[in-house]
Amino acid sequence: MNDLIKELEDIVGAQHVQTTGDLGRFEEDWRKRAKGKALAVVSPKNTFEVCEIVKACLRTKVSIVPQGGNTSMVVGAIPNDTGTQVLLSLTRMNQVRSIDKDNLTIIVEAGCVLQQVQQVAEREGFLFPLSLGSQGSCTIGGNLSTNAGGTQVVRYGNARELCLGLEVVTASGDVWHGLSGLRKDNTGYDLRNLYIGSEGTLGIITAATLKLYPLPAAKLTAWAAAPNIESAVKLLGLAHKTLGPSLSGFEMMGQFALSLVDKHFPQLNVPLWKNSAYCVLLEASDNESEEHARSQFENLMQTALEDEIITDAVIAESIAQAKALWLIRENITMAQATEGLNIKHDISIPVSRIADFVESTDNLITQKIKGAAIVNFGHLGDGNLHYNVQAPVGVDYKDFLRIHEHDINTLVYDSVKEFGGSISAEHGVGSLKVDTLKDYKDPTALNLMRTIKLALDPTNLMNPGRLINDQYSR
Ligand code: FAD
Ligand code: 2HG
Ligand code: ZN
Repeated sequence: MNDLIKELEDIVGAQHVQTTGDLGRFEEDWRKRAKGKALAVVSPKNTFEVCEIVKACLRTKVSIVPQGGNTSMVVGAIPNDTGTQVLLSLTRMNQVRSIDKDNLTIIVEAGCVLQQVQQVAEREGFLFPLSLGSQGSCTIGGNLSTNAGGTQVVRYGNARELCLGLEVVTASGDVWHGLSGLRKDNTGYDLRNLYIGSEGTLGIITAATLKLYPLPAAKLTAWAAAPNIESAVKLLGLAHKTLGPSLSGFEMMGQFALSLVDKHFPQLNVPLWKNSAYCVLLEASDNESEEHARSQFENLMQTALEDEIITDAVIAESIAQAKALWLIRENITMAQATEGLNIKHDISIPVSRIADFVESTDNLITQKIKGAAIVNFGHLGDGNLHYNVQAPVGVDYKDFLRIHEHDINTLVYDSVKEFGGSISAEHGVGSLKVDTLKDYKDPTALNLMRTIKLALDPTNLMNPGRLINDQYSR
């Protein structure tokens, strides 16, 4: 192994190969669910260096775990605990390569932090719409490798829809130069969409061509109180009808989720939560004018109040007020983390079946474990719930997970299956769901995935054990 370390040092420079010291931020996952041990943390500066690293690892049969901002929710980006894997950190590859204003595209390297890309786009007069609570630290490479969703999907789509091209270092150390910003190209298999969402298991994304949009003329945000989940779903239908394509955000937050924000971040002044089972955060991005957006929004709220779909609402009067409302939504994850570990379920259900799913699954959980708290919130506009379960008051969180995690997962995922949903809507599979996937995904689809993995990474060099594992062998 010393020979490999020496070779890696020759490729990237000794200061960019770390084998000792505090490697915690690379080796422990964001949720503190697992801690691994890397043979070395290697940080290349360009695509050529990534190729050389892959070739060196291939020769010595040392597997590679690509990592961006290490904000994975499913333990997908840290090494295992054997001390035999190379952790490839992409964060030094953080250059914006070019902007093409006529083509509405920007080419960025994989290690660019999402917020940095949003800011560069805005300085140039454009919108890059991908928005996540982790945007200050997650990277474009991580966003694409997980096909991240976030809070603007209802209008602009997932990371996949925002990407026109990729540059990828394959598992054999070749470069696929696929950065062309074409909106039409029917010359064969869709390699771009194969690598997007592959969680580092097929190759390393080193750069991407992303779509830009004109900045909207006006953005409005509102916060509404809904008496039950059915009403929140009804409000979504009304919002689609009234706002049409202007609807850019539709987030739902259950009362218990908001109580955690209130408990841990009281300075955020959560509105309307005490007397309503659910609150909804809506956003309209209007291409006409502030007046147009406001009249549409007021119309929507008026109808929703008259039809008793909502019980109360506030429309933000300034950008500062809108930001304050978004901050509440974005801090639910941090409030949960401050409270302690919980059992996360990032699921999607057809919107038409969400109300029945929630009612039925809430009942099953509370019957099974008295006092269990359900932290239900998420991107209702996309049919994506973060349906998390927390220990009853007074029960140690770690004990709760040890004793109940498997059974609660089975209960929730069986229910997801019954309602025609998916067990991972946006966070991916990583290590946490890899064993569960085989029970909920179509066996033919799994076989095809395994065939693709074997074809593109025959030696299992790339992030082994994540997303797809050996148990899928025929
Ligand atoms: P990492 O965590 O470093 O890696 C994620 C996966 O991608 C790993 O499998 C890794 O091996 C692989 N990978 C990383 N970079 C590359 C690369 N260049 N090439 C190949 N493989 C690579 N996710 C959502 O979808 N929507 C949300 O709203 C959302 N909100 C979040 C809020 C918070 C507070 C946090 C902590 C996380 C949230 N996430 C959300 C999850 C996470 O932020 C996203 O999945 C994000 O896209 C991961 O980016 P990253 O750079 O941190 O990737
Ligand atoms: C969000 O939407 C993230 O805030 C995190 O996807 C969800 O904390 C969670 O469960
Ligand atoms: Zn989410």
